[in-house]
Amino acid sequence: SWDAAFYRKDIGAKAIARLAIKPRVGVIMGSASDLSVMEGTLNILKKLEIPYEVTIASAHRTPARAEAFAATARERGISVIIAGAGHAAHLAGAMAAHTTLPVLGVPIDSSALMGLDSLLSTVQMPPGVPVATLAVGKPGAVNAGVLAAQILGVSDPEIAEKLAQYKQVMAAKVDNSADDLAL
Ligand code: RP5
Repeated sequence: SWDAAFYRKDIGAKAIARLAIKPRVGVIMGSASDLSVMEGTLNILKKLEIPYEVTIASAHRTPARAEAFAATARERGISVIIAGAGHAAHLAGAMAAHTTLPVLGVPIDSSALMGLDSLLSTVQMPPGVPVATLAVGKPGAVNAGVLAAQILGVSDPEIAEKLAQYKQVMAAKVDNSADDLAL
């Protein structure tokens, strides 16, 4: 079985995926140095109480491990894969090559080109092998978590309700900031 770190609300983020409950989202990143950005994804999944697994594997440095993550994701119960990578970012594309699950790509701004390289490598997939590509960096990581929840929310009313609450809180913050504006 896959030994990705696993989050479930009642056991925290450090437990290992050998438990009865299955993760719904698989999060993978190319390097430990991507974690500061990809925490945006993990935090939103925690907030929405969606069980996920998370690991590090590289399309270039550990291609077999990356392939195995994607190829066995469906049998692990995963519905959506989120892949974050920087530089010539092929990780999300490599995921999409090995699964028919939806793959969300987060281009990470870790190189001298500040993520433009990652954006183009992630978004420019050939016809037939899509990667739904989010914004560069932390905002994209947050949105990958929200979009994964929205995909799950199509058939899961509890997740849809949590999303509705999340969006209400977001709207209230904007309204409050407008009220606080002193002109
Ligand atoms: C990509 O290039 C990774 O996703 C990461 O953004 C970068 C490599 O980072 P280091 O492991 O060199 O810090 O493969």
